[in-house]
Amino acid sequence: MTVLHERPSNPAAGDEDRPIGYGRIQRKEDPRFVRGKGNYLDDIVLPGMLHGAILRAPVAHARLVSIDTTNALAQPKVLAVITGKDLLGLKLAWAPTLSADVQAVLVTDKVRFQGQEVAFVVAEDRYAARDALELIDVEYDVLPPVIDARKALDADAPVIRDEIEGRTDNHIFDWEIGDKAETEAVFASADVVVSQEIVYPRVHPAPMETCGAIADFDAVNGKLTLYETTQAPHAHRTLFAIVAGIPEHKIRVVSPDIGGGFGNKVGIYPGYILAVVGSIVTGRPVKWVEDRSENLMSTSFARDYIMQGEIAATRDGKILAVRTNVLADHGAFNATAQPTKNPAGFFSIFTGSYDLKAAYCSVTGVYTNKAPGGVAYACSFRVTEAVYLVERMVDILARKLEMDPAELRLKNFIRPEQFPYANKTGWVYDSGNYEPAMRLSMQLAGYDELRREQQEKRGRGELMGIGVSFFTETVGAGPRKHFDIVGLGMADGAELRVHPTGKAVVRLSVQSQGQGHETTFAQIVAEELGIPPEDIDVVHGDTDQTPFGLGTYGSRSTPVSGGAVALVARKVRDKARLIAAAMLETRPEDLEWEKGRWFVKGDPGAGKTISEIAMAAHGTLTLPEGVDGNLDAEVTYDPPNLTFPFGAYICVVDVDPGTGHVKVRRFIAVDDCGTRINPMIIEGQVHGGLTDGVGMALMEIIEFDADGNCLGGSFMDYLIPTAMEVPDWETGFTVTPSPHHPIGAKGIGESATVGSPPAIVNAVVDALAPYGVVHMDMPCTPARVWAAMQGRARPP
Ligand code: MCN
Ligand code: CUM
Repeated sequence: MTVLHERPSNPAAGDEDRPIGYGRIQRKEDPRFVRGKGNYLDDIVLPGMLHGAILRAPVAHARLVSIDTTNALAQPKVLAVITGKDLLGLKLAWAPTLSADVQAVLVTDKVRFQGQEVAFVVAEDRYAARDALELIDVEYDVLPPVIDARKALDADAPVIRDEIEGRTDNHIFDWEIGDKAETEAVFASADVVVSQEIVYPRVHPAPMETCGAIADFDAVNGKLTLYETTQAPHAHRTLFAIVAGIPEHKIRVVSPDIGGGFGNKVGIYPGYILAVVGSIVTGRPVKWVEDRSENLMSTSFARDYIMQGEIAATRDGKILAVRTNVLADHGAFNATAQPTKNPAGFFSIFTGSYDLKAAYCSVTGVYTNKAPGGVAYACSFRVTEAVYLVERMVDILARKLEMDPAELRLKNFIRPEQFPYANKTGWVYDSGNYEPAMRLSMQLAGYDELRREQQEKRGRGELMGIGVSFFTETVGAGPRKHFDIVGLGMADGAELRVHPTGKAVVRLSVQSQGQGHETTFAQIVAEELGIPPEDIDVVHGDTDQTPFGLGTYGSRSTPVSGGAVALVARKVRDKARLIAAAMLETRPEDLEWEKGRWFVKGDPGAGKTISEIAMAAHGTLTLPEGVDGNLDAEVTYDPPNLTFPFGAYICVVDVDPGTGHVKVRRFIAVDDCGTRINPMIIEGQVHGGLTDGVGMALMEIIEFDADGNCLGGSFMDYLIPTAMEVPDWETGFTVTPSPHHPIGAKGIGESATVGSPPAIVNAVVDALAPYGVVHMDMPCTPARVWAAMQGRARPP
């Protein structure tokens, strides 16, 4: 069922007080954040703590000839200088990546990207550590780099990974999905075929807080405590146990308050491992925190997909098939974070929101002399690239057919009765009702009126563009049988304890980076148990205190841990029923549940609240057989499928014909994430994601010059949007619950980042239609827009 709402918060009569969905429950974590009482990694100071700094390579590709650390070591405050050679002795020079490759922790043989880690200094303070970097003498033998992914497979391309025996090229993988022959047949018989090369450039998540770690190795007890900016503490602990050989029960990973992750904090970076080595070597805690340039130049980038898109349709606008061939630039090591069996992430959802006859894609991954990582940045594992591809292609088709792009989409949507919908690349979309969302966004935008205004303005030579996009995401990995990260299945745990006085604590295996989990997970328990959200504490981010699970990314917290929390609360409720029956001297079957209490059917006066039951559970009451003396429970939830949120976005831009400057005048976003837990937090997630979209569509890019110098290594060059560049967002929503999720909720954390770039670029291209522009690549900077107006692909 789809419920339409025009306003983000529109309580139905009587629902205002419900813990989820309607009331505007304030974020529980905000009092500490707004008063400066957050506890971020750099706030943590341990007794005797030392500081580490990393020497980084100034060039992109070079053989390491020699390193002389004598002068650095002679500095009075320097305790250790660690090089690749030292790590070779410890068997830690190379660490496994999340993609079955290895990555150098410190360079031993060859530098493979600018900014790569070459040596690690440990000193009494951060300044001494940084100063000592300049005293390390390194001799490099510079090699020609591979920068353009299109040339990475050329016969004469330098081989980047020549440490792997027998390797003679820069090829990483080929992967394909869909029915190639069937797709070819559909294309061959189609009335209309359009094709376009579409580049999703390299961008960076650039969270407000950069990455860092504090390692505290206790040599006496053999226990390693590792404070880390991580989105996945449990997975990191297991990987550290495997890589460093420290027994897993002797490792505690703590992810404190995190100042934004956006995917940047999923992987394990050399700096984290170096902090551990530094602590083992010196016997003292070692803190390492990177600066902004280190973050932009060496940690997980996103995208870098060169996509050949093709779409086949009938003359009257029935879309038949989509086909694409992708060249994926993975940088110097294949360290992308994604479920292991999915080398191109969830890109295979490029079939979009349309009912197709056939689809096929092939992806080739290559090494280049650039920073490794990949996938990060609110991407739902490459759904960003997939949605951009199909939504640009649909617009290009609309232009070719001279159809309105909104009408073309409406004509091709998967229909509500087709759900659950099996697409042509193996996904089963759980639920959807696309047309009402599209119509609502058009209504909120005043679409027809906007088109009239555009016509009028074109007559006067003014450039106004209207861009539409419609997306379906696939978020919430597991189930564990299909999705794992290096063998760890993607399920999540939850533990709930109700104390004798009826206050509760719920422990999660996911970790918030700003998404408000301390609020929303308390709301889920409140909804299920009737305990007020303020009486429920949410514990996360500490492997010693929380159940195993795979962490927060791919907007999986609500779909997976949200399910776990609902189920653990129900388990407590079922147990409470048994105890209430004993208290009321009746049979459990004779009890009915209502707003936090069990009462006798037909006798509402005879009942027990959860707090009364909790006290009795811990008291002297003789408990029924098999019932432990507490009101606690735990579960591990393995979701049966992913969830498929969707949305309809409309963007209005004005382009200055004199300068090529693009102004986003309006942006209308209608999202459907199923059952909504906290409307205010959802709105915040959407606002943030839309802002990301403006950044990527108009400003952000990590480029490299021919020598491999990173041109986006500071905020002077890597432009991110501020309040000045974004409009007042106009949001609306529909509600189409997930049929398999315990409370019907789908993820929302990445929807707007996924859905907004195509809407903005479609709007820019629409504005430039009078110049015959059919496509332009992001970011639509003034120089690029100007070049497009002159009929050129790039600025001179
Ligand atoms: N929510 C809700 N109702 C729903 C769905 C979600 O109220 N139907 C709430 C959730 O309870 C949660 C928030 O919205 O508080 C986001 O939930 P979800 O979509 O499950 O996403 P995650 O919590 O798993 O967060 C991860 C997602 C990702 S992958 C990136 S990238 C991103 C994003 O979240 N990084 C963020 N949003 C971010 N927001 C902030 N402030 N900081 C980041 O680093
Ligand atoms: Cu891919 S960015 Mo989020 O999934 O952490």
